[in-house]
Amino acid sequence: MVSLQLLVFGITTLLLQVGCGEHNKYDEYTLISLYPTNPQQVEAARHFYDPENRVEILKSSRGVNDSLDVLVPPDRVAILQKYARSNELQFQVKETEYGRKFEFVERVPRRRVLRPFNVYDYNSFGSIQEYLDTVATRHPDLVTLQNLGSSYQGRRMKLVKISADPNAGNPIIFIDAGIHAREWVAPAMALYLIHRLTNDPDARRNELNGVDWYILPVVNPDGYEYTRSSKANRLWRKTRSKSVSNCYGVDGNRNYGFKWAVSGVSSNPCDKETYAGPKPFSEPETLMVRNVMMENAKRLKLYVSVHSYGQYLVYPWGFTGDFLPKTWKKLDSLARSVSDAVQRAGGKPFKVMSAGKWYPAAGGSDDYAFGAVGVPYSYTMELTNGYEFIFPKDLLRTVLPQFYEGFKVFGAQIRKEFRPLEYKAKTYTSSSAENSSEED
Ligand code: 0X9
Ligand code: ZN
Repeated sequence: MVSLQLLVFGITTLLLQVGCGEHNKYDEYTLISLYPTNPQQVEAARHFYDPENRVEILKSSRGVNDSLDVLVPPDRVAILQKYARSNELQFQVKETEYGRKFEFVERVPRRRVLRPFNVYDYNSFGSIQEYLDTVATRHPDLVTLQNLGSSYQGRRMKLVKISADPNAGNPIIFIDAGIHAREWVAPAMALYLIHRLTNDPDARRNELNGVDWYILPVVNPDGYEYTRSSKANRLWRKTRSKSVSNCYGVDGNRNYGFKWAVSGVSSNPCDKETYAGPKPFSEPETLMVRNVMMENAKRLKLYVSVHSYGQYLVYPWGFTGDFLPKTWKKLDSLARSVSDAVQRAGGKPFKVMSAGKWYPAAGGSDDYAFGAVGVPYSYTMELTNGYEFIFPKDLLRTVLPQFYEGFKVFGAQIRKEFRPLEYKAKTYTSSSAENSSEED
């Protein structure tokens, strides 16, 4: 009897796990890369679209020798091949049965007491929230949580403010991640940053010396949880708001109110990728990020929106590739120093350019921070290369510390350029920063 109960329990638990026996449409999809080798082919790669809207674009091409990656249902492969041939685009089948490599996600979280939070894993929004509470309780001298409000579906969003001296008027670095639901490595990076900034004694001496860090690790929690709910939903990108046409979601990174919808957007709410929304800031999630920026506009000196994939570090303008902001050389040179640091730590370098030169797309948070809020350094950081959105969790332990080295460079530059004068004087004359206590 006992063993029968155990068996029933075991089977029920198994059925509650994502992927068990569930049909996943992506299992039959093929990942295909198209490589343009001259400007004409770049144009052809740029203008590719599927009239049936069933081929999913994973990454656009930024130019010669940069691939357009698409995920193709079985009955569309021939059409794609035909398009490639007629435009003389090199065509490479990267992976058949693409969906079979999707991660296994636990639906029923084991109790936290049994398993502490692991920063080298892809965690549920619920355990991320619990982790943030734990960090704030453990480091009351460093961390405060600000409630920002709720997502469309009612998930509470908390901004993590890390500051060694909240009254010093330090410059602020604001980092957000996860506006795009499927880009799981981005929230993982933001959480790792929180972990290092609060636990690493070197961070108190350096990164937190004269600079405050504000981090919003999951901007789109509804979308994030949706991608975790089943393998068929793993590649969802947008928010989960419902439109009048009964389709779901807005591309949060087309929804910001600066040059809204002038390029690289869709006006169709049923478009799976780049629907800009009915109006700027139609989404509660982007509105919350805007509020954080506006409330801190004076002290906000660097904004980084973390995404994936492709290992790019891009700066404004994103809405156009026709011209650059006046200060582009500063933006470009800091990005290159960040990339060098990541490379020195054993990581791959970033491709550095303006976002609009990669591909013009308006309504991004980077342009809003730079153009509307006046943040002098603003970037979109696309992490990892080689695994598209399914970055293996076993590799997080290797890459997150490498990227952290890049964030240290960001911190150093903001300190050098913007730390308040009286603070500079104080640290020159006393060793208070060196005496800060170490925790954990
Ligand atoms: O298209 C985007 O929103 C970003 N790439 S992603 O593959 N993660 O979707 C790039 C955004 C760059 N910035 C702007 N175009 N403003
Ligand atoms: Zn993204």
